[in-house]
Amino acid sequence: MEVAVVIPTLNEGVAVYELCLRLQQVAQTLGMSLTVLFVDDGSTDGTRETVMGMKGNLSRVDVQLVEGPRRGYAAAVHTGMGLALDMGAAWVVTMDGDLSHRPEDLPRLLAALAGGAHLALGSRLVGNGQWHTALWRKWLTRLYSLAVAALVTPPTRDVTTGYRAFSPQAARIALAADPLLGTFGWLLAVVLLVHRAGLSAVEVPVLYGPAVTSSKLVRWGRLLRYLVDLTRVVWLHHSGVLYLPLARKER
Ligand SMILES: Nc1nc2c(ncn2[C@@H]2O[C@H](COP(=O)(O)OP(=O)(O)OP(=O)(O)O)[C@@H](O)[C@H]2O)c(=O)[nH]1
Ligand SMILES: [Mg+2]
Repeated sequence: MEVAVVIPTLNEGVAVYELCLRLQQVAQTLGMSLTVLFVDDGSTDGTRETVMGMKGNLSRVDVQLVEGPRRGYAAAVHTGMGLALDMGAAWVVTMDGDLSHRPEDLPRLLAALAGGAHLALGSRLVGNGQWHTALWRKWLTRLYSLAVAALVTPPTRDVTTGYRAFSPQAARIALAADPLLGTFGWLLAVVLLVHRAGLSAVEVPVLYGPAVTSSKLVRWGRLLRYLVDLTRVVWLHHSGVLYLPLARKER
């Protein structure tokens, strides 16, 4: 398998068909095959049925559905990444299933890996990166990024998008991040772990959104969620506890 694309879905029925067609187009343009792992743990809107309907019906895109009990975004991505590694993926991509992450940006993320990076982060805050979302969310994300930079000086500006491409080495390290850190905590912990392991991470500008479905991650209290997740990861980072799983692996 060349590239595995992990897509967590919760009620993305109106998006997944178009998403797969556009991924197919990208795969054809790149002349490579993609295994697309939809990790769905609770959709009730026909998402799973649509995904299953595409299985075996696309060229260069092998669609797979992974189901399980409802455990949230981070656990779904974590599960999908583990499966992708077990399947022998050369590169592992994670992206949202609501079309806010555009398949057309995938070649640039993969090009960064081909250029030697271990982690390519889709970023709205560098170069010509852009996003279509409410102004308050843009500023909240910018403030969060500034807080992260001040508290843990990560090598990256946009640590809240889940549109990422990993080398197998980086993906294995990312699996040391505990999904219980919460969505934003987990996304940040992955970046910190990869950085700490000395693997290169680069930010690649992406054009973000608009999503065709409303947010399931945070319906209210995004600021509170940022604060709770950030506090937890900053504490673990400064006390070194975040890196214990890596230390255990190194032994
Ligand atoms: N399997 C699974 N997927 C989820 C869950 N919560 C969210 N997702 C998926 O994770 C992706 C991101 O969730 P969104 O609801 O789009 O998050 P958001 O608040 O819009 O966040 P941004 O897209 O970063 O702005 C989407 O594909 C969702 O369907 C969950 O509990 N389980
Ligand atoms: Mg979204």
